[in-house]
Amino acid sequence: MNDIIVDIEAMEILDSRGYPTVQVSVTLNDGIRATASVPSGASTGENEALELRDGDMHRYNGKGVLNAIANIEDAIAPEIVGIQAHRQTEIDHIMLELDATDNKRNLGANAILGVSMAVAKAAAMAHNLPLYQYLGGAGARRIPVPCMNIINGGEHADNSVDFQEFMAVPIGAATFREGLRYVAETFHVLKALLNKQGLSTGIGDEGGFAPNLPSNEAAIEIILEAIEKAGYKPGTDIAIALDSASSSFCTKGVYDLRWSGLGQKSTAEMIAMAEEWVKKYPIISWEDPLDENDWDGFGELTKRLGDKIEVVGDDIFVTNTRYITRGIEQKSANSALIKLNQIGTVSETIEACRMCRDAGWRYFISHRSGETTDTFLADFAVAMDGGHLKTGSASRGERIGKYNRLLEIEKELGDGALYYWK
Ligand code: 2PG
Ligand code: MG
Repeated sequence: MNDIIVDIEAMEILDSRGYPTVQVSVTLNDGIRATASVPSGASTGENEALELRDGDMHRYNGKGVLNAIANIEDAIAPEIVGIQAHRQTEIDHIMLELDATDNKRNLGANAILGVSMAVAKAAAMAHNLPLYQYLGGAGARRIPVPCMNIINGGEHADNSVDFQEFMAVPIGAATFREGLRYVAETFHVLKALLNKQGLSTGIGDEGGFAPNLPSNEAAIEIILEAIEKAGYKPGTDIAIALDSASSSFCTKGVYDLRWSGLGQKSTAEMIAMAEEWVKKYPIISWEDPLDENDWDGFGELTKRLGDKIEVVGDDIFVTNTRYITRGIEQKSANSALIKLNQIGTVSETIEACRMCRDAGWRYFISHRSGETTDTFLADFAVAMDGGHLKTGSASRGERIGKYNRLLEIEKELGDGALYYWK
């Protein structure tokens, strides 16, 4: 028999913010060895699966992951060794049973996900398939449109902008390669524009610029200027997507935007503002426009804007089919953000994508603000066939690695590759 797992090793490495994270290597009986590493978020949803941190203040300010590593080697490995790597669902299920909690707090979602991803990679290698084909089948050929986060704010940057992500989306390009060029060029023009205005061109966690701008709208306006100066038509070639990550500035139902000059807002006022901006700017997608607990607000906003833009739930759904089901039933959004480490296994993430697809929802495969150089996400996005991806800006190696991997996949697929937004 082939592809039998004979060894699982784990170690503590650093992520793109310099904090510890989990890396796992799985070895098979035919000598194949695959390694995967786990990302980590900053603006996390309350209901995300638990990322196990040691809490030992003598190491990395409590952020070490040695307990998660020990859980992999001492608890998970003995149960998984001996199973064939392609039995992904079974392996993930064994880890869920072993953990036996609703949010993976026993073993840690970082421990479980590291194994789950490394197992998938090993199985793909054992079957001589690129990861996107192993996970997505022979029909996997849609390269996602990159929503490139070129201005960072909120919890991803120490600037005056309180919306977290301002993304340029190359909807008018014919191929991924061309789309990537559109937005990378825009990124460079934006740098020159910021420079000219004496604004900082330092970058935030996801590689976008993090200038001190007078308002959130100023961020949209300077991006629109950059799009035009780069020679593209806003709304036709390149559109705008936002992730306001609204939970990060909402307390007890009040949205505090004083920092960027908008004052304090109620849900109704936030919705009115969103409607106004969608009229005024070429916005095609808006993630977390309201707080993660504001289900009624999400429903109302979707009622008003759902036929014009993609209303994307991230913190509200946390890649969990329990919350996505509720969202579909209550029409709380029309799209979901999908992050492997919010739920903690490859199989459950695939299930979340399937649920969105079946409901006619869009779904975005997304990185975390703390990433590693692992390019699993690029293959996963092609495999899941959703056509939408967030993986940061045209800078920082851990973001670029994913873009470059997509360029390779597109080249490999040749004329078979598809690229479109809708
Ligand atoms: C988000 C993500 C990724 P974080 O809110 O969508 O962009 O950020 O990983 O910090 O949760
Ligand atoms: Mg988000």
